[in-house]
Amino acid sequence: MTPALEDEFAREVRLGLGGFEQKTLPCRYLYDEVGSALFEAITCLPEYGLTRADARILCAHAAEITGCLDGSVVVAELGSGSGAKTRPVLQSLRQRQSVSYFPIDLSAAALAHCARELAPLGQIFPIEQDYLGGMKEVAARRRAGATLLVLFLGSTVGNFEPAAAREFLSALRAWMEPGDGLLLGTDLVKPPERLLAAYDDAAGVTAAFNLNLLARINRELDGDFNLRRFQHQARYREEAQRVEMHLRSGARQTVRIGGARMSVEFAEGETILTEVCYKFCAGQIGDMARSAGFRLERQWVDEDWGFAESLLRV
Ligand code: AVI
Repeated sequence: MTPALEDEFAREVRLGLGGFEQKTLPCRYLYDEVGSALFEAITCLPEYGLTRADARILCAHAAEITGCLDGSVVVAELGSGSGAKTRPVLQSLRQRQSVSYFPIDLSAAALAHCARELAPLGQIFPIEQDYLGGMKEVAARRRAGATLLVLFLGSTVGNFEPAAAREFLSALRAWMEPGDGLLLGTDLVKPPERLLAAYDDAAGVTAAFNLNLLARINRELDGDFNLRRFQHQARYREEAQRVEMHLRSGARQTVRIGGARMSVEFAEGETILTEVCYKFCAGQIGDMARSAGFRLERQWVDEDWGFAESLLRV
């Protein structure tokens, strides 16, 4: 990490672990190189059907999705990763026009992989930025007269608090033009046992993904977390429609984090909230879209897992 980013990480750790209320850490810090590799593994787990459901809808309905948009279409994707799920969308567009695709991701390695894999389908313009920084660049570079289709897949919107999700979608919309489309993937509410298994798998991959956040603090901020004294915990809060990931302290302990100039006291059983994963009812997505300045045009649902892909229009 650059010194500026390291300072920001230290500041957020101090803020999240330094108060008297529920300790928290921002979920974006789960995704360093190790965390991103563990997340890739999560997407292959039998218990975590979300990514496969997302891909199934795109495979089955790519032609209908692109068919909803008139004229020449350019595609941008927020958090593209390797772009694997996007292939059917680009393939379907390619049958009627030349393809321009702007994958946006913070990981240079993922963008390079994506560009290599999808280059045969058209022109790829990788953007190594955060989501809104990337959208600003897309807005400046998009072909005049073309319709923009933005992909925000994988239910990443569920990792925002509801007010922050609306704010984020509004900010996204500000970089789009009338007629543009946003394809939004959202995981749907399902039985708690199924959700808990998805976020606490038998092989312990999600546990490793969560605990890696403490290992990252040790590596990057000179922390002395003993990972064996913390346990991964997934909780489902039905009234809030969200899964929460916690790290639970197995004992009373003090942890020193040199890079954040702090010592943190943990009571036995106290937790750090590391991620919220909101689940949606298909009908809620139209309301969220409207409050951010979009209208819901069409929705495709995977009934096997419970996942919706919604086409929102500016
Ligand atoms: C990236 N995001 C949509 C995942 C989710 O399901 O909320 C992150 C994740 N956390 C644990 N497993 C997967």
